[in-house]
Amino acid sequence: MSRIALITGATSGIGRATAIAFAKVGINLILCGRRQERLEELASFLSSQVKTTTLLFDVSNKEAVFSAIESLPEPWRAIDILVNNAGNAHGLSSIQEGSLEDWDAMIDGNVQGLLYVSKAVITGMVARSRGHIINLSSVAGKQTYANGAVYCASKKAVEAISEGMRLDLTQHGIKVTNVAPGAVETEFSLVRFKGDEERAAKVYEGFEPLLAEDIADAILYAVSAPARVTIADMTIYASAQSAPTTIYRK
Ligand code: 8X3
Repeated sequence: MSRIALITGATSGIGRATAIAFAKVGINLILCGRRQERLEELASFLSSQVKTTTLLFDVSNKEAVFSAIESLPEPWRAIDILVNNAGNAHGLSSIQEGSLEDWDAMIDGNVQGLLYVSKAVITGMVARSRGHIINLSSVAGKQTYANGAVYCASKKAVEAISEGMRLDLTQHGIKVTNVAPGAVETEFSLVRFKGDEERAAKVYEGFEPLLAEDIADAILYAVSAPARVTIADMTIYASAQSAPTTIYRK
């Protein structure tokens, strides 16, 4: 079988766009997410191009992560590419007003979840002496902004984990790419603002935000580079954006 990628959060946004981009170049797909119907719809949509399989689990559920990934039959177990895409922002509040539930959801999903999935996949990559891990960080991991302390902290953790992974895994033939997108118009703001469509739409008003496909293109570039090349870090802003909260709107 040609290369196999496992993508978390594959049902929407950057995860879904990455799955579509990978399918175009013949990378077989293990699509992971929490929404069964969407997973199956995507798997069947892409199955004319590549082999697909789905795994239904929440990255923050440790047991579910390990039992899902360990349940993969051969030849799916030989994962070449892991895209740690699952993650979200919950709320945009000052540290004195932030909700503990939101904080737990961000630390559990963006940090613990990424670690659990990585642990479940890295063992096999080390044994095979090859692999490529793509971690979805954010410009929020480069620069903290007001009302975003915990989200930014979760993404700074991703930045540190990417660096640590690269230090530990390079000797095992495993590449690590950290991708930090700016404003991408996906369900991101809708989730952050708990379904408030008006507030979510305002985030992308007056400028052209990035598309999920733009980030997928960058990820595809990283996994298509020659064996001698590691794309270590990519920070990707919308053209109208120069810092996480500095956006030139018309
Ligand atoms: C998403 C980008 O700037 O809203 O991670 O934090 S930002």
